[in-house]
Amino acid sequence: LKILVTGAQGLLGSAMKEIVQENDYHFTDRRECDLENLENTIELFEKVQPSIIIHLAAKVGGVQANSNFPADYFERNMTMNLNVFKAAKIVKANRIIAFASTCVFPDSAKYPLIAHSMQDGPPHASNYGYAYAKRMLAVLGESYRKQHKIDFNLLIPANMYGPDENWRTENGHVIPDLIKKISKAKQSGQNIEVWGSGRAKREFVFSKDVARVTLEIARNSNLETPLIITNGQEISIRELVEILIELMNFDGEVIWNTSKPEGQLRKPSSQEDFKRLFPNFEFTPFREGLLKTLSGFINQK
Ligand code: GFB
Repeated sequence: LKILVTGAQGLLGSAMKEIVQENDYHFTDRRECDLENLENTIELFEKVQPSIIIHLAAKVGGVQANSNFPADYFERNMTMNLNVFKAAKIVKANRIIAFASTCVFPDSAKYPLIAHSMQDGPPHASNYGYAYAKRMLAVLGESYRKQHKIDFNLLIPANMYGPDENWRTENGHVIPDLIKKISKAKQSGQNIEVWGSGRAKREFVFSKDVARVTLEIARNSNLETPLIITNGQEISIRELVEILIELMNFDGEVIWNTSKPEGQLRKPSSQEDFKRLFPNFEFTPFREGLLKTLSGFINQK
């Protein structure tokens, strides 16, 4: 039983690599295969012959990057996803486990978000390209499940963070962006600029927690419906800034720049399905996750 994991260099891929003991896992990343190139993708799948594909590779970014480049986010994610499914069909894979995120849900959904409301309305404008590519991933999965008998599990984490962020990217997600801003401001004695009013709220899930859930699902449970993965704890960006300032001993000023994009005000999601499947799962406490993320930043490769 060979399991192919794409996106192995990413936030979640790196977390999975650290906890996988089994030797039937093949971790791949863009150094080995350009998933935007169909021939490369088929070549890799024919070499590995996976029966399960855990498809983590995606073009991701924070609210600013998503607002600026909707075409890139839609096109590059669509291309990768189509190639992965075509190659999976060629090698007759049994199952594909793929990922969306709670930012792909309708902007005006009922709260807390539940998995099957994902297509019930347009996503927040800032996520247009990424959200529709991820929604089309769900359509790809369901249609392949029906026609080509390839099982499909869609996992939908809330905002993920962790030590294996791509620390070099401009306009990443809020936690790595703020850690870099505070670190720079500490050295230069300047203030930090935070986007928005601070009122926006997010649920932050630690990458290693999502990795543990993913491996459990790959091993034991072929999900019938998409599964939201969240610790159900909303925190405001203002609270996040306060915790990071404390953990990083920053004593400068915080400037709130409300002309910068704030994205959705909040996107609380339901833990109901998750708790039914994983009644005893312990999520990493937020401060502990942040401390591990900080050491990832300090020791970045
Ligand atoms: O992490 P973030 O970019 O993603 O922004 P989203 C979260 C919140 O943090 C927003 C605020 O309200 C931002 O305005 N924020 C404050 C900052 N300062 C900063 C900063 O310096 N950098 C960033 N990036 N944010 C993402 C989607 O939306 O959700 C992705 O864009 C992805 O596609 C992810 O799906 C889960 O939560 O707003």
